[in-house]
Parts: sequence; C-alpha cells; structure tokens
Amino acid sequence: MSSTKTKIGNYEFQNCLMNAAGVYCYNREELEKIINSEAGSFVTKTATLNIREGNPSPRYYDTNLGCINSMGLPNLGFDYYLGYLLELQKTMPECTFFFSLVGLSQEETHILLKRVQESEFKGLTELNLSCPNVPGKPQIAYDLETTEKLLTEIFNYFKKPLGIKLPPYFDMVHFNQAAEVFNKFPLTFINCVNSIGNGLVINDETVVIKPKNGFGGIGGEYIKPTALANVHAFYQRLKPSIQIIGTGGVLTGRDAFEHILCGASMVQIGTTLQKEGPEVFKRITEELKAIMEEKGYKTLEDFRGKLKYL
Ligand code: RRO
Repeated sequence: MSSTKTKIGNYEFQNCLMNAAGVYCYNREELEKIINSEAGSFVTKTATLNIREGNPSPRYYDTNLGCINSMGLPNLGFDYYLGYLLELQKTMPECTFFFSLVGLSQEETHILLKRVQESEFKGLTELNLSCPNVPGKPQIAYDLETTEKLLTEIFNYFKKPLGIKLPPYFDMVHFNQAAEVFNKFPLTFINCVNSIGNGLVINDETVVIKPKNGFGGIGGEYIKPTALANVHAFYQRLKPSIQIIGTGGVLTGRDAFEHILCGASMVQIGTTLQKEGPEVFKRITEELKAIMEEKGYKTLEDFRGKLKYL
C-alpha cells in the first residue's frame, strides 16, 4: 500500500494534502471541517493584528477553469487564530498546523512574529508575502530588496520554523534573483504559489467582482503550469534545507503527483476545495495513491523532484 506521508522541517504529516490559505480557514468551524477530513494539516486564513472585514462583495467568483477573488484579507485577527492553535496543541498534540500571518506594515509584521516567538506555539508559521488584493499594498515578494531587508530583521529574533508564501514569478532572471535572496536565510519552507495577481474576468460586458473595478487573484486550472514552474524552478535553485509546498491548479491526484514530481513536499488545495468541499481530500488522496501504486512508488521520496527532461 502506497503512503502519502510527508515531512516539513522536523514535523511529520500523515497526508501531504491540505487546504491553501484563504479557503476553509476563516474560523474554527471551517478549520474543524479540515481536521475532520483526510487532509494532513491545515493553514489558517492569513491573520493581521486586528480583525478585518475585507473588501466589499461580491469579492469571489467561480469560473469553469478556476476563480477570481479580491477578498482583501478578511480575518478574525491574530489572537483568534493563535488562541485556537494553542488549544489544538493541547487537544491534538500529535498534529502540526500552519499559522499564516502578515502585517499591514513591516512594523506590524514584526509585532506579529515577535508575539509568535514569545508564545507557546509549536507549529509552522507561514508569512504571506504575496497578497494581491489590499488596495494600495503591493505584493511584497515582488520587491526583493524589501523582502531581503524584512527577512534579515525577522531572523534576528525569530527562531521558530518559518516559511513564506510567494507570488508566482514569470522570468528566469527573477527565479535566480529570488532564490539567491531566500538562500541567505534559515527558511523552513517556501510555498509556491499564491493566486496570479490582478487578473480580470468579464461576464457579458461587466466585471464579476466589485473591488478594484474587477481586478483580482486568479486560481484554479488556469494557474497549474505557472505553479509547477515555480515549484520546480525553486526546487532546482534552493538549498535542500528549504522545502517547498506546492499550491496552484490541483484538481486531481494527477495534479498533486505533478507538484511532487516538480519537488513539492506538501500540496495545498484552494479553488478545488472551495468548489468541492473538504471531501475533496479523500478523492484526491485516493487518486494520488492509485497513480503511485500503478507506478510502483511506495512513498513520495520515490518520485519527489524526479521530473524527467528531454
Ligand atoms: O484575502 C485575499 O484577498 C487574498 C490573500 Br490575503 C491572498 O494571499 N491571496 C489571495 O488570492 N487573496
């Protein structure tokens, strides 16, 4: 029987599939549905210091090939998610979860990460450097100078395992430059990719979401080739101690298999989870295991990163 167990840093997960930040993770009721599914872990909605309502609705729209969103970072605030994570640490000590966060300024990000550092939290922290939807705030990781300065300051005090959620890059030079920056730091993981920022979906003659006159992050089937390219480009360039979480365009077990082939150690599901609900983890796990068994692969290590070239 094939296994989809995996590890990130020193933490083991019974399944490599989990939700992507933003989907089924706004409150504890949603997160409990992920816990009670076949998923191997969960990540919380990216938290800011204070509660945020986010952008005006409609702010999410499904299309045949994926979705567009401009949620604008609605969340229940840092303390809500940390409180729930600390509670789970007591009731489910065998499980590890991911805490996604980012400040609305660099100062706020430092406040949040210092609080995580001082807390009892023992899980993995994911710093979101790629939200495309807060009006006036750029996607941080497209500015590598700012990113390097921010990470330099963070690792002066942050000693717990930390990963970063990245936007997709589209140029080989940018892969080189970004990897050179990330390799300077003791990151536990990077997560590729967030939605492709600032796409536009039109219905008849009108945009489909209200914020930013219809511009929003694109997810789903549209973005798989971009996601795979980012996972593999960083797999080729990063030091082996920085693991990769693959996110983007996972509709089937075959898609998850391709992410792992490109180098992913864990695979996150966003749009398909939003469309299908938490039962998606059982289906995609079974599909992934069926592919592994057909190929004679017993563990993810048997094929992780082993993409073949012509
Ligand atoms: O809340 C959002 O609008 C949002 C975030 Br923080 C993100 O990182 N990615 C995304 O597609 N939407």
